[in-house]
Amino acid sequence: MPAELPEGDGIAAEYPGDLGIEEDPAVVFADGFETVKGDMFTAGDRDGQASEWNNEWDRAWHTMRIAQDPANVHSGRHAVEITLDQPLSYGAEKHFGEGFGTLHVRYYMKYHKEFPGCHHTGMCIMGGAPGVHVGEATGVHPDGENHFLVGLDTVRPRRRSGIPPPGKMNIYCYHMDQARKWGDLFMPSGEVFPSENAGLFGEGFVARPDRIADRDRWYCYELMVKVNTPGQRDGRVAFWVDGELAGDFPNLRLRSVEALKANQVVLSSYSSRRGPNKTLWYDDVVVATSYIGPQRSAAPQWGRSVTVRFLRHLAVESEAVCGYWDGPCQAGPPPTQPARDLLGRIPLPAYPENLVPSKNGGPTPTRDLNSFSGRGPVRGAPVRAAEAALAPDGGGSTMACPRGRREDSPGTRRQLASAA
Ligand SMILES: [Ca+2]
Repeated sequence: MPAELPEGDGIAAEYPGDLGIEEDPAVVFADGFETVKGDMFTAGDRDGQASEWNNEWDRAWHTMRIAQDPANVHSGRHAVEITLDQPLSYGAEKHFGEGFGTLHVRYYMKYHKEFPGCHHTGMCIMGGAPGVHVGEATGVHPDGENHFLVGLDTVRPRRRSGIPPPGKMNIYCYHMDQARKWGDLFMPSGEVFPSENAGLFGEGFVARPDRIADRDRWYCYELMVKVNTPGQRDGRVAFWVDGELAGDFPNLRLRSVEALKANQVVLSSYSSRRGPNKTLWYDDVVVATSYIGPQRSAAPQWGRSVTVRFLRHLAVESEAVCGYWDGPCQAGPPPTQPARDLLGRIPLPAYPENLVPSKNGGPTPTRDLNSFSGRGPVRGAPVRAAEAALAPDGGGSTMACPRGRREDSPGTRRQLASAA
């Protein structure tokens, strides 16, 4: 029998709002699209367009817009918006060199409230030999050495099928034993299309109900691919919806050679025909070598690891790292407000000898709010600012004002006025 898979909370539970999650040892990539410059992904290839590249991905194609309307953003200020207004694929790839034996991608996705369904929506994990990307894999039967491709997808419902849009969720899988040149469709119930591959998942298979996403609602999706040992049928694909295991497909052969591993993640949607309302949104992508789980938006406990990304955002978005914190000792926002939304409200005095740039360009990473170790006279002050902003009851009223400054000092009032 295949090993039991986790459900519910995973890595993300330790990083509320995904803040700092990229520093987790199991995480290899995280992008909430907050750092994209401008309102659209640069299309093309990062290597060939380094000077104009504006996002964290390696390739992108067609129109990947940045949504900033809070109604269409899951967390932070940005999400990716794709409108399938042409019969095209729209998407982006992230590459991971040699790759991994097991890889998870977790993302949030929402369909337009009238989304009619289309050919492919979702994300993929792929293994590609050097130079093989999703475009080269499509319609090509895997030989064990060239590629595998696993998409968490939704099948557009046929007319008169009685199935509501956007249709049933499925896995679209290019694997060594697929029946035809196109990938097989795996349904959580165990059905496989085309039907030549019925029984593919072996005796350990556990059937689960088919799922149809509600439109106009964010879901947390997670896809896992575990490659097989060459020569054995121990490959496995699984997916989760809002932390619940929703499909589990063991007994697979994805490769015949050790060198082929999960080395690419693809965010992509494709429509083969025009039609209205074919818009969907993505946010909060995390890629890791183990189960990630849903994002926690609840405020962290005192001392939890939330500062790294928060401080990086202070640096990146405000162009001024908090050199010290000069108040305000006032109540913070309601707990449902993601911390990143608060950046614009926190007065930021001028830069900053007390933070050392990290390899990622942000301040020195720290894991613990209580052990932040910046240099300078008021170390830890930005941490208290973050803490106040994140506290469940907006507990800024207990925050100390460093340097003995009074909370109602003229400087503080000026900063508050200018930040309001
Ligand atoms: Ca975001």
